[in-house]
Amino acid sequence: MSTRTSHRRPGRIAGLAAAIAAVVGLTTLSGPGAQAADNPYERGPAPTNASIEALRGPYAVSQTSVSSLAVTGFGGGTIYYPTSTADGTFGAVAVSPGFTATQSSIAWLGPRLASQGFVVFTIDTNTTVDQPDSRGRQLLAALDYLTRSSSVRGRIDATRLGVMGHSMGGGGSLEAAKTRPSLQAAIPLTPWNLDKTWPEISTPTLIIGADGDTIAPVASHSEPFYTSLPSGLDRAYLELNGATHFTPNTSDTTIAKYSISWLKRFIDNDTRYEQFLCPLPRPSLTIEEYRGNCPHGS
Ligand code: 9J3
Ligand code: ZN
Repeated sequence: MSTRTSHRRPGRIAGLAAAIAAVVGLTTLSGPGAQAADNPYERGPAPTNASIEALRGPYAVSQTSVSSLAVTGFGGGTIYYPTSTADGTFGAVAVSPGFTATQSSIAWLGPRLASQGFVVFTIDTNTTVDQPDSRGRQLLAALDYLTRSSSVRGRIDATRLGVMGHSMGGGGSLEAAKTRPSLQAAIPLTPWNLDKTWPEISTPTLIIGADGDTIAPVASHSEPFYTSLPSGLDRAYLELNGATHFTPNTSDTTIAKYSISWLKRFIDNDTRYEQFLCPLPRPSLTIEEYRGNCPHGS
Protein backbone atom coordinates (compact mmCIF):
# COMPACT_ATOMS: atom_id res chain seq x y z
CA MET A 1 0.00 0.00 0.00
CA SER A 2 1.21 3.52 -0.84
CA THR A 3 2.17 5.77 2.03
CA ARG A 4 1.68 8.91 -0.02
CA THR A 5 -0.76 11.40 1.44
CA SER A 6 -1.77 13.25 -1.70
CA HIS A 7 -5.43 14.08 -1.83
CA ARG A 8 -6.07 13.61 -5.52
CA ARG A 9 -9.33 11.91 -6.33
CA PRO A 10 -9.00 8.16 -6.81
CA GLY A 11 -9.04 7.00 -10.39
CA ARG A 12 -12.20 5.40 -11.79
CA ILE A 13 -10.84 1.88 -11.36
CA ALA A 14 -9.69 2.47 -7.77
CA GLY A 15 -12.95 4.22 -6.96
CA LEU A 16 -14.96 1.35 -8.39
CA ALA A 17 -12.88 -1.19 -6.46
CA ALA A 18 -13.43 0.72 -3.23
CA ALA A 19 -17.16 0.87 -3.87
CA ILE A 20 -17.33 -2.87 -4.54
CA ALA A 21 -15.27 -3.59 -1.43
CA ALA A 22 -17.64 -1.46 0.64
CA VAL A 23 -20.73 -3.17 -0.74
CA VAL A 24 -19.34 -6.71 -0.45
CA GLY A 25 -18.01 -5.96 3.01
CA LEU A 26 -14.43 -6.82 2.18
CA THR A 27 -11.85 -5.88 4.75
CA THR A 28 -8.14 -5.37 4.47
CA LEU A 29 -7.58 -6.63 8.03
CA SER A 30 -5.43 -9.67 8.49
CA GLY A 31 -4.08 -11.54 11.49
CA PRO A 32 -5.86 -12.41 14.76
CA GLY A 33 -8.18 -9.40 14.71
CA ALA A 34 -9.64 -10.17 11.32
CA GLN A 35 -12.11 -12.89 12.32
CA ALA A 36 -13.42 -10.94 15.30
CA ALA A 37 -13.95 -7.92 13.06
CA ASP A 38 -15.83 -10.05 10.51
CA ASN A 39 -18.04 -11.70 13.14
CA PRO A 40 -18.06 -10.14 16.61
CA TYR A 41 -19.86 -13.18 18.07
CA GLU A 42 -17.37 -15.83 16.98
CA ARG A 43 -15.53 -17.54 19.86
CA GLY A 44 -12.77 -20.15 19.99
CA PRO A 45 -10.50 -21.71 17.39
CA ALA A 46 -11.59 -23.02 14.00
CA PRO A 47 -13.55 -26.24 14.57
CA THR A 48 -12.77 -29.72 13.30
CA ASN A 49 -14.85 -32.89 13.38
CA ALA A 50 -12.64 -34.03 16.28
CA SER A 51 -13.17 -30.78 18.20
CA ILE A 52 -16.98 -30.99 18.07
CA GLU A 53 -16.92 -34.68 19.00
CA ALA A 54 -14.54 -34.17 21.93
CA LEU A 55 -15.74 -34.61 25.51
CA ARG A 56 -14.53 -31.09 26.22
CA GLY A 57 -13.95 -28.02 24.05
CA PRO A 58 -11.23 -25.37 24.33
CA TYR A 59 -12.64 -23.44 27.32
CA ALA A 60 -12.10 -24.45 30.94
CA VAL A 61 -15.49 -24.46 32.67
CA SER A 62 -16.63 -23.22 36.08
CA GLN A 63 -20.05 -23.81 37.61
CA THR A 64 -22.30 -22.22 40.16
CA SER A 65 -25.47 -23.52 41.78
CA VAL A 66 -28.66 -21.43 41.82
CA SER A 67 -31.04 -22.24 44.67
CA SER A 68 -34.76 -22.51 43.93
CA LEU A 69 -35.24 -20.20 46.92
CA ALA A 70 -33.30 -17.43 45.17
CA VAL A 71 -35.40 -17.28 41.99
CA THR A 72 -38.97 -17.05 40.77
CA GLY A 73 -40.60 -18.62 37.75
CA PHE A 74 -38.49 -21.77 37.65
CA GLY A 75 -36.82 -24.16 40.06
CA GLY A 76 -33.20 -23.03 40.17
CA GLY A 77 -30.39 -24.95 38.53
CA THR A 78 -26.70 -24.96 37.71
CA ILE A 79 -24.85 -22.45 35.54
CA TYR A 80 -21.84 -23.74 33.60
CA TYR A 81 -19.66 -21.04 32.05
CA PRO A 82 -16.22 -20.49 30.52
CA THR A 83 -13.87 -19.56 33.36
CA SER A 84 -11.89 -17.03 31.37
CA THR A 85 -13.12 -13.48 30.81
CA ALA A 86 -10.45 -12.84 28.17
CA ASP A 87 -12.78 -13.54 25.22
CA GLY A 88 -15.56 -11.11 26.17
CA THR A 89 -19.19 -12.16 26.41
CA PHE A 90 -20.75 -15.47 25.33
CA GLY A 91 -24.13 -16.57 24.09
CA ALA A 92 -26.25 -18.50 26.58
CA VAL A 93 -28.58 -21.51 26.58
CA ALA A 94 -31.16 -22.71 29.11
CA VAL A 95 -31.92 -26.45 29.22
CA SER A 96 -35.03 -28.06 30.75
CA PRO A 97 -35.36 -31.67 31.90
CA GLY A 98 -38.40 -33.84 31.13
CA PHE A 99 -41.41 -35.17 33.05
CA THR A 100 -40.52 -36.47 36.56
CA ALA A 101 -36.83 -35.59 35.99
CA THR A 102 -34.45 -33.04 37.46
CA GLN A 103 -31.45 -31.13 36.17
CA SER A 104 -29.26 -34.18 36.79
CA SER A 105 -30.89 -35.85 33.76
CA ILE A 106 -29.46 -33.24 31.39
CA ALA A 107 -26.38 -32.22 33.41
CA TRP A 108 -23.89 -33.69 30.92
CA LEU A 109 -24.81 -30.93 28.45
CA GLY A 110 -23.59 -28.24 30.88
CA PRO A 111 -19.83 -28.71 30.70
CA ARG A 112 -19.97 -30.27 27.22
CA LEU A 113 -21.52 -27.14 25.66
CA ALA A 114 -19.98 -24.54 27.99
CA SER A 115 -16.47 -25.77 27.16
CA GLN A 116 -17.14 -24.78 23.54
CA GLY A 117 -17.91 -21.18 24.54
CA PHE A 118 -21.46 -20.83 25.89
CA VAL A 119 -23.01 -20.05 29.25
CA VAL A 120 -25.30 -23.03 29.90
CA PHE A 121 -28.07 -23.08 32.52
CA THR A 122 -29.43 -26.54 33.30
CA ILE A 123 -32.59 -25.94 35.29
CA ASP A 124 -34.96 -27.66 37.65
CA THR A 125 -38.63 -26.99 37.05
CA ASN A 126 -41.01 -25.79 39.76
CA THR A 127 -42.41 -29.31 40.00
CA THR A 128 -41.26 -32.40 38.13
CA VAL A 129 -44.76 -32.86 36.64
CA ASP A 130 -44.99 -29.44 34.98
CA GLN A 131 -46.33 -29.63 31.41
CA PRO A 132 -44.54 -28.36 28.27
CA ASP A 133 -46.19 -24.94 28.20
CA SER A 134 -45.07 -24.34 31.79
CA ARG A 135 -41.57 -25.60 30.98
CA GLY A 136 -41.45 -23.10 28.13
CA ARG A 137 -42.28 -20.22 30.47
CA GLN A 138 -39.73 -21.53 32.96
CA LEU A 139 -36.98 -21.64 30.31
CA LEU A 140 -37.68 -17.97 29.56
CA ALA A 141 -37.71 -17.07 33.27
CA ALA A 142 -34.37 -18.85 33.61
CA LEU A 143 -32.87 -16.88 30.72
CA ASP A 144 -34.16 -13.65 32.23
CA TYR A 145 -32.61 -14.53 35.58
CA LEU A 146 -29.38 -15.53 33.86
CA THR A 147 -28.98 -12.29 31.91
CA ARG A 148 -30.38 -9.83 34.46
CA SER A 149 -29.63 -11.14 37.95
CA SER A 150 -27.18 -14.04 37.96
CA SER A 151 -23.57 -13.77 39.11
CA VAL A 152 -22.44 -14.37 35.50
CA ARG A 153 -24.76 -11.82 33.84
CA GLY A 154 -21.77 -9.69 32.83
CA ARG A 155 -20.31 -12.60 30.86
CA ILE A 156 -23.40 -13.00 28.66
CA ASP A 157 -24.54 -11.31 25.48
CA ALA A 158 -28.25 -11.02 26.31
CA THR A 159 -29.15 -10.69 22.63
CA ARG A 160 -27.76 -14.15 21.82
CA LEU A 161 -29.82 -16.77 23.64
CA GLY A 162 -31.13 -20.26 23.00
CA VAL A 163 -33.22 -23.03 24.55
CA MET A 164 -32.95 -26.79 24.76
CA GLY A 165 -34.84 -29.46 26.63
CA HIS A 166 -35.58 -33.14 26.92
CA SER A 167 -39.01 -34.65 26.28
CA MET A 168 -41.58 -32.33 27.91
CA GLY A 169 -38.63 -29.95 28.28
CA GLY A 170 -38.06 -30.27 24.53
CA GLY A 171 -41.75 -29.53 24.05
CA GLY A 172 -41.12 -26.59 26.35
CA SER A 173 -38.27 -25.36 24.16
CA LEU A 174 -40.72 -25.20 21.23
CA GLU A 175 -43.16 -23.25 23.43
CA ALA A 176 -40.38 -20.84 24.46
CA ALA A 177 -39.33 -20.19 20.86
CA LYS A 178 -42.96 -19.63 19.86
CA THR A 179 -43.35 -17.08 22.66
CA ARG A 180 -40.03 -15.30 22.20
CA PRO A 181 -38.98 -14.97 18.55
CA SER A 182 -35.80 -13.13 19.58
CA LEU A 183 -34.30 -16.48 20.62
CA GLN A 184 -31.49 -17.41 18.24
CA ALA A 185 -31.65 -21.21 18.46
CA ALA A 186 -33.84 -24.01 19.81
CA ILE A 187 -32.92 -27.70 20.15
CA PRO A 188 -35.70 -30.00 21.40
CA LEU A 189 -34.33 -33.45 22.39
CA THR A 190 -36.79 -36.35 21.88
CA PRO A 191 -39.47 -33.70 22.41
CA TRP A 192 -42.98 -34.47 23.69
CA ASN A 193 -45.96 -32.18 23.21
CA LEU A 194 -49.71 -32.50 22.61
CA ASP A 195 -49.44 -29.52 20.23
CA LYS A 196 -48.16 -31.08 17.00
CA THR A 197 -47.86 -27.93 14.87
CA TRP A 198 -45.31 -25.12 15.16
CA PRO A 199 -45.77 -22.77 12.18
CA GLU A 200 -45.41 -19.77 14.54
CA ILE A 201 -41.72 -20.42 15.20
CA SER A 202 -39.16 -18.13 13.58
CA THR A 203 -36.15 -19.30 15.63
CA PRO A 204 -33.72 -21.67 13.87
CA THR A 205 -34.69 -25.08 15.29
CA LEU A 206 -32.90 -28.44 15.31
CA ILE A 207 -35.23 -31.25 16.40
CA ILE A 208 -33.50 -34.42 17.60
CA GLY A 209 -35.62 -37.58 17.69
CA ALA A 210 -34.79 -41.21 18.48
CA ASP A 211 -35.73 -44.11 16.19
CA GLY A 212 -36.63 -46.37 19.13
CA ASP A 213 -38.59 -43.81 21.16
CA THR A 214 -41.84 -45.39 22.43
CA ILE A 215 -42.72 -42.51 24.83
CA ALA A 216 -42.52 -39.67 22.29
CA PRO A 217 -42.54 -41.67 19.04
CA VAL A 218 -41.03 -39.64 16.20
CA ALA A 219 -44.06 -40.34 13.99
CA SER A 220 -46.34 -38.45 16.39
CA HIS A 221 -43.86 -35.99 17.90
CA SER A 222 -40.49 -34.98 16.35
CA GLU A 223 -41.49 -35.59 12.73
CA PRO A 224 -44.74 -33.58 12.71
CA PHE A 225 -43.03 -30.90 14.83
CA TYR A 226 -40.31 -30.59 12.19
CA THR A 227 -42.67 -30.75 9.23
CA SER A 228 -44.90 -28.03 10.70
CA LEU A 229 -42.06 -25.53 11.09
CA PRO A 230 -42.04 -22.89 8.33
CA SER A 231 -40.39 -24.35 5.22
CA GLY A 232 -38.24 -21.26 4.78
CA LEU A 233 -36.94 -21.41 8.35
CA ASP A 234 -33.45 -22.65 9.17
CA ARG A 235 -34.64 -26.00 10.52
CA ALA A 236 -33.33 -29.54 10.77
CA TYR A 237 -34.49 -32.96 11.90
CA LEU A 238 -31.89 -35.41 13.21
CA GLU A 239 -33.19 -38.91 13.97
CA LEU A 240 -30.74 -40.85 16.10
CA ASN A 241 -30.09 -44.47 15.10
CA GLY A 242 -30.37 -47.20 17.74
CA ALA A 243 -31.62 -44.70 20.32
CA THR A 244 -34.44 -44.40 22.84
CA HIS A 245 -36.45 -41.68 24.55
CA PHE A 246 -33.75 -41.52 27.21
CA THR A 247 -30.67 -41.32 24.97
CA PRO A 248 -30.45 -37.53 25.66
CA ASN A 249 -30.05 -38.30 29.39
CA THR A 250 -26.44 -39.53 29.08
CA SER A 251 -23.40 -38.19 27.29
CA ASP A 252 -23.95 -38.67 23.55
CA THR A 253 -21.49 -37.54 20.90
CA THR A 254 -24.01 -37.30 18.05
CA ILE A 255 -26.31 -35.07 20.11
CA ALA A 256 -23.31 -33.02 21.24
CA LYS A 257 -21.69 -32.46 17.85
CA TYR A 258 -24.87 -31.31 16.10
CA SER A 259 -26.04 -29.27 19.08
CA ILE A 260 -22.68 -27.50 19.26
CA SER A 261 -22.79 -26.86 15.50
CA TRP A 262 -26.38 -25.54 15.63
CA LEU A 263 -25.72 -23.26 18.63
CA LYS A 264 -22.50 -21.94 17.09
CA ARG A 265 -24.09 -21.42 13.68
CA PHE A 266 -27.17 -19.57 14.96
CA ILE A 267 -26.37 -18.08 18.38
CA ASP A 268 -22.86 -16.98 17.38
CA ASN A 269 -23.58 -16.60 13.63
CA ASP A 270 -20.44 -18.70 13.26
CA THR A 271 -20.37 -19.95 9.69
CA ARG A 272 -17.24 -22.00 10.42
CA TYR A 273 -19.72 -24.61 11.71
CA GLU A 274 -21.84 -24.68 8.55
CA GLN A 275 -19.55 -27.46 7.24
CA PHE A 276 -21.00 -29.88 9.83
CA LEU A 277 -24.63 -29.04 8.95
CA CYS A 278 -24.45 -28.72 5.16
CA PRO A 279 -24.45 -30.70 3.00
CA LEU A 280 -26.92 -32.64 5.15
CA PRO A 281 -25.30 -35.43 7.20
CA ARG A 282 -25.80 -38.88 5.64
CA PRO A 283 -27.39 -41.86 7.42
CA SER A 284 -24.83 -43.81 9.46
CA LEU A 285 -24.44 -46.06 12.47
CA THR A 286 -25.58 -43.12 14.64
CA ILE A 287 -27.88 -41.21 12.23
CA GLU A 288 -31.10 -42.88 11.11
CA GLU A 289 -32.21 -39.87 9.10
CA TYR A 290 -31.34 -36.18 8.70
CA ARG A 291 -33.56 -33.58 7.06
CA GLY A 292 -33.02 -29.85 6.71
CA ASN A 293 -32.54 -26.89 4.44
CA CYS A 294 -29.16 -26.00 3.01
CA PRO A 295 -27.32 -23.76 2.91
CA HIS A 296 -28.38 -22.06 6.12
CA GLY A 297 -28.94 -18.34 6.35
CA SER A 298 -30.30 -18.04 2.83
O1 9J3 B 1 -40.95 -35.58 29.58
C1 9J3 B 1 -41.24 -36.70 29.17
O2 9J3 B 1 -40.50 -37.71 29.30
C2 9J3 B 1 -42.60 -36.83 28.54
C3 9J3 B 1 -43.04 -38.20 28.27
C4 9J3 B 1 -44.24 -38.60 29.09
O3 9J3 B 1 -44.14 -39.26 30.06
O4 9J3 B 1 -45.45 -38.13 28.63
C5 9J3 B 1 -46.62 -38.82 29.12
C6 9J3 B 1 -47.49 -37.91 29.86
ZN1 ZN C 1 -49.33 -25.57 17.20
